[in-house]
Amino acid sequence: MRPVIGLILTAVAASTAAAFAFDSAHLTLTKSRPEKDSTVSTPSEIQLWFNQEIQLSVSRIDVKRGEELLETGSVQKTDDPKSFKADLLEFLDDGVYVVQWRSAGPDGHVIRGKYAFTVGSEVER
Ligand SMILES: [Cu+2]
Repeated sequence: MRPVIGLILTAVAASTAAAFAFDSAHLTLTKSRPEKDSTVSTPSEIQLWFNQEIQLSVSRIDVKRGEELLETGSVQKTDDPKSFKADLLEFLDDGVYVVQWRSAGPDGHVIRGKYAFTVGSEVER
């Protein structure tokens, strides 16, 4: 192999490794309410917690039932700088709901994720 190509491959491998290392430091969802895969009585808000301080300006919460997008209030800060929330402006009938979120940590990289929860009227409060 010619030395120049060897050098380039080494550089590519090194930057890929660095990117992976950096990825692990990205914003990660650590907790949510309602919790992922839980069954709850109809919630009045969605709150998300992360491993880093979040940037509210790029944060978003969408709640869907099938293709239907539910009406939510705008995202709000909470007492915890690693958390944000949005009010649910509709009553959630029994069913499966998907929370799609978007946010960024201090490095500004926008991260997206989603999870599901179920609303069931037979859940005890
Ligand atoms: Cu990042």
